[in-house]
Amino acid sequence: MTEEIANIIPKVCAVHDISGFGKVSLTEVIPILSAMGVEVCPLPTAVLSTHTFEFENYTFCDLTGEMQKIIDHWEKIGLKFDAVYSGYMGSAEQIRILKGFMQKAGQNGALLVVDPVMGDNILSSRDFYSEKVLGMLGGMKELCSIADIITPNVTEACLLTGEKYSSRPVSNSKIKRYLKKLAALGAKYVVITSVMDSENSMCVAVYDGDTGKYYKVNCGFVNRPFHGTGDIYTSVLTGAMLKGLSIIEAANLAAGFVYKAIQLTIRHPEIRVREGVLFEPALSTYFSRDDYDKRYVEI
Ligand code: PXL
Repeated sequence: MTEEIANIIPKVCAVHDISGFGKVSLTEVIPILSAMGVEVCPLPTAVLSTHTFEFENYTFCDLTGEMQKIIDHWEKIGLKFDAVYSGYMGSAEQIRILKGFMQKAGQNGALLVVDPVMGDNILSSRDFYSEKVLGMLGGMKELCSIADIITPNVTEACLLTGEKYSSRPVSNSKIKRYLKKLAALGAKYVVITSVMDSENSMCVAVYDGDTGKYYKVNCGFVNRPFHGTGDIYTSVLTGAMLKGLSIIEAANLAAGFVYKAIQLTIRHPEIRVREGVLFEPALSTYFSRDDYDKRYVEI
């Protein structure tokens, strides 16, 4: 007989890798969502010694063979998720398994959040535009078609829409075109991260399918790359949605948290880019505030 396990606080299934060092994916998702009062059930896609940016000879243990077994066990014990949130995926097969799981969870009312992790603007890793990435693109598009929220960066937005990527600042009309094309894939809310909207300003672009409105959320600007901020951003966004915020308020809260982590990081120039950002000291204070700066404008 199926047991029922009640959700006293929101429960998120997080489908990401676990990289032991470097602060990406589950080592960010779990602490952040926990600090927001959300329970995380990890469905790990792979175990790596470090993430793949600027590290050599990292280990990679693929967990594709475990994923369906974990999902089946959870189903047997009657787990119900308020959200399923996916990030870095190891293979096209993992995406296929995830899609089936997400479809079922979505029918049971879960919020589906897909970060279609494939590459980065500033930090192009060696396998960017590789056969592996292009092999996953079709699957990522399918995930984007069933998701409620998608959070590509500009590079991923271009891969998903067939737009040509350029490192030049993106105009408001181009931002809206990207958002529209991404929304046409199927998601109700579209959030594009790390958008350079002038030579010295970075924003997040948001399309709210409830209202049909477009926004830019100001992220401030520090002229150097930061690694792992995409996973931090989408973790906060997911937690905020589960707390009942609107998409733009959630996007605003997430931008403020990443901004705070970057401010803490630049106080320590000895932290290398590949070590990620210093978000931990902000966990105990940031989410207990109720006076957040408004960083967004409608466009
Ligand atoms: O989402 C970033 C990320 C996640 N997982 C792994 C990565 C990266 C980015 O470098 O290498 C393994």
